[in-house]
Amino acid sequence: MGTIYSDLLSAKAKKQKQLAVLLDPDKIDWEHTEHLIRKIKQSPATHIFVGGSLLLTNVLDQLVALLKQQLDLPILLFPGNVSQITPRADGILFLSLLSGRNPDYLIGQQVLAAPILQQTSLEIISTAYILIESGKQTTVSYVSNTLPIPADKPEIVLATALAGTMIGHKLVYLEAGSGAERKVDPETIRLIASNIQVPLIVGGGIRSRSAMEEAYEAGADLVVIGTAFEKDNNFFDYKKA
Ligand code: 1GP
Repeated sequence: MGTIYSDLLSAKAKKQKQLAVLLDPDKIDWEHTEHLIRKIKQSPATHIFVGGSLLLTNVLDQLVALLKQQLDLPILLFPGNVSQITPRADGILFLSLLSGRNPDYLIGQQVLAAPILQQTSLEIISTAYILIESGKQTTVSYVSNTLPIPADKPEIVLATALAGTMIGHKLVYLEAGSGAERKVDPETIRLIASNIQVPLIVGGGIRSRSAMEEAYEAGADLVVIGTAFEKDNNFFDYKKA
């Protein structure tokens, strides 16, 4: 078992909540990377996720190299597709979009990625990725050409998460979508957390400290913050108080 995953398991066992800052390579302000790195260092982040639904720029390698050089946190790829792989990261969330019925995001991209990943030493962490409806259509729903699970159908989310763990996925990720209007309902988080043994990741539309705490209290083991930190690099400053 890889180090990143075994650390996630031991953090879960000790009820130590984890926090990932999601960086989208397309949205990095290259004039101010020193500031970005300083703010990440000052934050409670335990992991860095790198990725996005699109990759319009050619800076993934450069960004991951910078993060590896400057930060002492595990850098995990969170790829929107097979083009978002670099051997410079520490690991990859090997996602299957189980909420959707598009074979390309269930197995197609993974087949294309596997021979590339075999040539790297990236830690590969198989992840049941579950998109939940959250207001207006999200980029991930549009780009993946899949429907999210209706937010008022937690039983479908649960059945999907259970299927994911039975298939053998090592993480479950409940995703509202980046910049979502509505985050994942804490009751849905609670239901899933109480029925699975693997670590539970929750992200999408979490824009406040209280929303983070709510997700943790409901049973999220790791919360992902993307847009809120991207829009305001001081988002985590409460930690200094
Ligand atoms: C998206 O879960 C992540 O994949 C983070 O979402 O950008 O809304 O924080 P936000």
